[in-house]
Amino acid sequence: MKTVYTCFCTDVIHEGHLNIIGQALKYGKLIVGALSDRALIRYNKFPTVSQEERIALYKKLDGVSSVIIQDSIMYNDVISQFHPDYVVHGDNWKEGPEAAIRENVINLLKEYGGKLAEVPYTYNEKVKKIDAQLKEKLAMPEYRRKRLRQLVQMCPVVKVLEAHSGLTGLIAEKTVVEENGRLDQFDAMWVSSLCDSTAKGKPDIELVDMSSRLRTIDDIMEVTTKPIILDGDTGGLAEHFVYNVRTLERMGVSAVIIEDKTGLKKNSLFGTEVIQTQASIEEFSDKIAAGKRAQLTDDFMIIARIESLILDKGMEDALKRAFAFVEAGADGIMIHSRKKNPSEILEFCDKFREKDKNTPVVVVPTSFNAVTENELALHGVNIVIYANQLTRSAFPAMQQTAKEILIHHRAKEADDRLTSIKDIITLIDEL
Ligand code: SPV
Ligand code: MG
Repeated sequence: MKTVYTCFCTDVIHEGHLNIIGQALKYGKLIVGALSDRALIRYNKFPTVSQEERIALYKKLDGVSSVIIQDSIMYNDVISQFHPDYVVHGDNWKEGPEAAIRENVINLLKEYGGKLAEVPYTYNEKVKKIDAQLKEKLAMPEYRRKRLRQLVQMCPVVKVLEAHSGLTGLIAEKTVVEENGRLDQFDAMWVSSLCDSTAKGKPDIELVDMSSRLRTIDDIMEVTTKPIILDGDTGGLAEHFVYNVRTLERMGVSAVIIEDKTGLKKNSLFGTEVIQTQASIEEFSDKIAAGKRAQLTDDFMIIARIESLILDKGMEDALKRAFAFVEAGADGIMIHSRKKNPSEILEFCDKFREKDKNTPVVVVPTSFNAVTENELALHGVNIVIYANQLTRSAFPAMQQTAKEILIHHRAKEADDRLTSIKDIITLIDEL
């Protein structure tokens, strides 16, 4: 009897999947692959049920002879293991990033004469609704909120992109690249105080108030599902911070990062060019502890950001603060630097990890931008935030367009290098 293989990456079985099974059984004995959690998250199908539950779900289906784990979006391992006579897949993978997976399967099958059977994708109102419900589920506060902690457990390094509007949120949500036979994308979003303020034409000095920051978060949440880390500046007064923790939790934000500064906060990248005061260890520890006491779920994270290296207070001060803030209840440590060279960041991470193997470490490689995610991960970094690159790429492009229109007294010259409205519209989901 011939063997047939199909891979599922769904938490819910609908008539489209049953149709694939029906078609597959015409060719022979059916093995179903369950895409692993690790592979699913790179494919932006973040699981809402466990890997074991998905396997059990597929095993129960009529006609399925066995279920195996497929641990990569590409089929190399499973195909070399089973050499199935047929691979069956819906025909909806011919375009976009998924085309790379199709190509991969075709090439692997060619090596030994296996065949690909493509089944017309079932796209009716019912299936559409189930797809939308699955996506919507991920956007719900209780799923979105816990996803950052899940990612830290599942990924060698969690990659975070800045977002300050619905549109930039969509870029963080939907940008996928195919590189060396694997798909990649961002895991989460950073609502930066710098970029949120800049988008409003305001300085980054805690002038844009929390109501406005929450409005930005809500705009992003409306159109995305990925988890959100808020740049909470200094956290304000501890008496106010506790209320904000509750609000953020309820909205489904995953984490707030607060920095150990006091008084008028200025952006860290100014370093010692401007007057900035660090909060005392006691004062800042009290704020963290108050926030942790106010928190109602186990999901939310309060991450303490240490400004000692920014303010030239030295490595020992940075480490002393890190251990004290973890002691006070911080769920993670962000260490910041404005040096071009990552050595002080790496030294901090190595020394911190000598004593603390588990507390997540966050870095923002804006100045030390030559270091790779992998190198950072090797020194114990868990979360890497690309904090302002989207804003910095859009700003000069918009300024140039404005100048060109002024110079030419028409838009034609600028238009030739602009994205079409159609390309922007395809990013935006319609109901
Ligand atoms: C931000 O993005 O607002 C940050 C990171 O706080 S930095 O600008 O590097 O201080
Ligand atoms: Mg900031």
